[in-house]
Amino acid sequence: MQLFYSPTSPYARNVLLAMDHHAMGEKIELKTVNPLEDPEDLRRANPLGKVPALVLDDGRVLYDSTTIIHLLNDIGMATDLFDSDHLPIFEPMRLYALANGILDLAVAWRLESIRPESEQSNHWQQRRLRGIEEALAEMARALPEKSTLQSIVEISYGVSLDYLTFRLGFLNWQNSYPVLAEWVEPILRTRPFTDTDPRKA
Ligand SMILES: N[C@@H](CCC(=O)N[C@@H](CS)C(=O)NCC(=O)O)C(=O)O
Repeated sequence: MQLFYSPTSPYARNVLLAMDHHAMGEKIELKTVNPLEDPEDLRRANPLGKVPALVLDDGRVLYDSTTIIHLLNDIGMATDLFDSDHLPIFEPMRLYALANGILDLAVAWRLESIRPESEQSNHWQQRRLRGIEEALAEMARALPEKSTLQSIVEISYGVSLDYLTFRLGFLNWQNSYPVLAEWVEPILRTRPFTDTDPRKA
């Protein structure tokens, strides 16, 4: 199998962390692409032109990141990342959607911020930042009990918070939500996180 990915894509990072959980590193070859350069092979694989996209051994392609993580849960040997014995049913999905929703807003903010200033919409940028702030407050209320990589919740919380530090550092979310900062610090020091640090790209 081959994974189209970009080392700075937080969605791809969620997949890399799921691959690590299921020890699938040997079975999936990584193909680095920059989706913003519209590479032909990526567009052929994924009509949306986005990473991550996983090419299966029989040529079929799976996207997006959530679909790929479900496949890894299906074929992997480790625990299903959406299962949780310490959270009620559907709660891991909601919290993953919350963390991924922050990514959607933050990635949209970032892409708009690198457009010519005259083309940027202050209204939409502010709206995105407001959504991020309110979702962070909910994350702080719904904090997983332990700072260990047990499920998709800890993975996606870590990826999203680190993406905010990486690309929207001016938010200084650590000052507004010290409880989140304290919780995520040991997560970001784990090997799967340091191995996939986008700053190394
Ligand atoms: N919902 C998708 C989002 C993927 C996504 O937006 N990837 C970005 C990189 S972070 C991308 O490829 N963008 C290229 C584009 O928007 O043209 C997923 O979960 O995989």
